[in-house]
Amino acid sequence: MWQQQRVSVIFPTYNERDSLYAACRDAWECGFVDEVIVVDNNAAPGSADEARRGGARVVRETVQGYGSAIQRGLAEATGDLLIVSEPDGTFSAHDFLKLLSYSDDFDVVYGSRTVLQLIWGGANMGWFLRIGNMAVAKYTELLFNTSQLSDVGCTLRLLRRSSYEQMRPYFTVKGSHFGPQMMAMSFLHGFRVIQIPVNYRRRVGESSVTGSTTKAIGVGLRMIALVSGLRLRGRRRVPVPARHEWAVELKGRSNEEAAVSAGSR
Ligand SMILES: Nc1nc2c(ncn2[C@@H]2O[C@H](COP(=O)(O)OP(=O)(O)O)[C@@H](O)[C@H]2O)c(=O)[nH]1
Ligand SMILES: [Mg+2]
Repeated sequence: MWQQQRVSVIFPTYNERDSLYAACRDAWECGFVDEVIVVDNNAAPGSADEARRGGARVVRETVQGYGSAIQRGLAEATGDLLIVSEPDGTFSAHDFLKLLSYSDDFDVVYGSRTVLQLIWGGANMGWFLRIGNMAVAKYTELLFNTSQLSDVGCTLRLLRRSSYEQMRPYFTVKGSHFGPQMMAMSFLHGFRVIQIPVNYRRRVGESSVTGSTTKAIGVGLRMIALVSGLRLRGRRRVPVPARHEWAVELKGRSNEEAAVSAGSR
């Protein structure tokens, strides 16, 4: 619990069997976590057992992809504050505390892995990846005229449940460029958003997204195309939820909030 709010941690997993148990234990040991959810995205054999051994609830998502795994985890979580992380040893629950303390004043708190002093030896954040991330982040910041950004690919982030529920119908990206879709949506919704430095450590095992430069460039270009398109279209032409979902969504909020949201669709 954090300030009377339940805290959920979501770990998508694909190829992290050897670090899953430690990541789950680390999350519990931070002392504020009420629920750990591991999303088994057709993960390496034995991963689900390791997650359960670490005290996590395991859910299966068969649609392959970083985005679809995280969306499934968010949908399963029951907490008021939702922390998304990775169980590959790169992130530390020590930084959950930073996210939680900023959540007192912000709706969405993003981590940034590009602050030199917090990049550990052996972490997969060489100059090319770092400058690339920072460049796409600055481009996004200018496009949306928002708070300072220095990273677009950091999984570690916190969402208030209310912000998540409002953005949820707009999440469509199943693949590795889901992170910036959430970022753009949080700006388009006018949430209070901040990005803070987090530790970034050496990964246990091989990275399957940004491990190769060619793949990283591909993901970066998709991210640029995605945020540019969202800036041009705003929220108007992104898929709108079915009417009955709207009704449920609007019912839970004050009339004023609902009117603002409905008017802007
Ligand atoms: N590559 C990949 N990662 C996935 C998939 N589904 C979930 N993930 C998760 O996405 C996260 C990022 O993957 P990772 O290989 O660590 O890439 P990196 O963080 O860019 O080095 C990990 O927590 C994976 O478990 C998938 O289908 N492919
Ligand atoms: Mg990783």
